[in-house]
Formats: sequence, structure tokens, C-alpha cells
Amino acid sequence: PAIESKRLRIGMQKSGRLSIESQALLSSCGLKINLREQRLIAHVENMPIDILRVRDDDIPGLVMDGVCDLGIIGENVLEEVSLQRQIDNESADYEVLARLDFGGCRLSIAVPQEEQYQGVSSLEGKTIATTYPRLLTRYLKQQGVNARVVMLTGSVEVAPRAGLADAICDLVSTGATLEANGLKEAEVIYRSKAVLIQRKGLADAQHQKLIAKLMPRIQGVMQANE
Ligand code: PRT
Ligand code: ZN
Repeated sequence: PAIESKRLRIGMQKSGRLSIESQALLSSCGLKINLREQRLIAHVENMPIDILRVRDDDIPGLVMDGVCDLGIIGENVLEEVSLQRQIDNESADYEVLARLDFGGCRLSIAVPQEEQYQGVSSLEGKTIATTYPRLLTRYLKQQGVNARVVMLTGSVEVAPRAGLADAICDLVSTGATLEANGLKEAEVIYRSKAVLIQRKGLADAQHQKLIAKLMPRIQGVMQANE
């Protein structure tokens, strides 16, 4: 494994909203990735790089624990995991190398359309369902609002109709999902994009060199997209 560990490891989402654009970014930087194989690890053919294809939720931890050297991840997940790891007394160090031009969305609180929403104080005493309990709890604390936060990993948007919650806090891009579920956006609590992160204290000189070679290419690809 001495030789194996020399390969730079990049964590990216296996399948989902970030995966196509993450792959496209790396391909545009000249990485030849064998996309046919549905494996966890994809070898880059022309550079000493391995791509770890995992669930997006696992990417921050893989970088913070030093399993991956780089990761491509939405800031919403990155921040949520960081807050949770700080609470759990686990290392939560990373460096943002680039804010990317995809994966844009906002984390918003939404309430039933028929509700007379009059600002955050309307949330006092309410139950809010979310997949982002740490980000939501931080926001409520900052706003001085007491509300109950309920964690749901999926189908958050149906929680009010199902009688599980009074409001939700979920990712929004077009707003169509909220609309379809009889909800309206009440507060934007976090704006997110995909970012390229690096683990803190990367010691390997070869890896540093490789990253230094990749970064101008990434900047170039993003400028070309502008
Ligand atoms: O399987 P895995 O765990 O890897 O994927 P996932 O299902 O957890 O995540 P995925 O692929 O849905 O999203 C990955 C990342 O994409 C998110 O963490 C965000 O950083 C980013 N992103 C950007 C979004 C959206 N836009 C988005 N619209 N993630 C989710 N949504 C969902 C949202 O949850 C809601 O259900 O889309 C719906 C709302 O969209 P609109 O257009 O109807 O408003
Ligand atoms: Zn996920």
C-alpha cells in the first residue's frame, strides 16, 4: 500500500445532483476517469489520482478524517457535518480551495401557504422538520426563537401535510417542490454552492504538487463557464 497511498484521493458524490458536474469539472481539468465501472474507487488513467464515489453526506468526514485529500461537496452538507462533528468533539478541519459554479441552492424555512406568516417570531413554539438540524438550530438560536427541531432524512416536504410538523426547513432551488406541497418559503437561512475542499495539514509533497497543478485548471474551467 505504500504505492497506493501515493495516489491523491478525491471524494465525490456517486450519483445525485452534484455527480455529473463534479465529473465534468475533473474531466475538463484533464483527468481521464473510467466512468464505465460502477465501482467505489475509480482510477484516473493519466494521473496518480483515485476518485472515491460515495454518498455526499460521507464526503466531509472522509476529508476531515484524512481518508480523502480533496472532496467536492455542497456547503450545506459541509457546514451541517462540521457543526455536528464539533458537538461530538471530532476533528472538523478543512480548507476551501474553490467555490464552484454548480449545486447552487438555499436552505429555507417553509410554512403552509394558508398560514399568516409574520416573521421568525411566528415560528415560536412550532415544530420544524429538517434534514439539517444543526444549521436550523443555529439559526433559531441566533434569532432567539424557541422551536422544536425534528430530524427527517427524506420526504421533509410532506411533513406538515402528514401532521408531523408545523413547518419545514429544506433545500430549495426553483421552489416547485414547496409549491406542489402547499408550502411557501418564509426564511432563507443558508445559501449554498458546491465547493472543493482539502484536508488540513496535507503533508505529502507529491500531493501538494499535484494540487498546485490542478488548481489553475479548475480556475480556468470556471472562468470559461462564466
Ligand atoms: O445519495 P446522496 O446522499 O449522495 O444524495 P442526496 O439525495 O442526499 O443529495 P442530492 O443529490 O439530492 O443533492 C446533493 C446536493 O445538491 C445538496 O446537498 C445540495 O448541495 C445540492 N442541491 C442543489 C440540491 C438542490 N439544489 C435541490 N433542489 N439538493 C436537493 N434539492 C432538492 C430539495 O431537497 C427538494 O426536495 O430538490 C427539491 C427542491 O427543488 P425545487 O427546484 O423544487 O425547489
Ligand atoms: Zn445525501
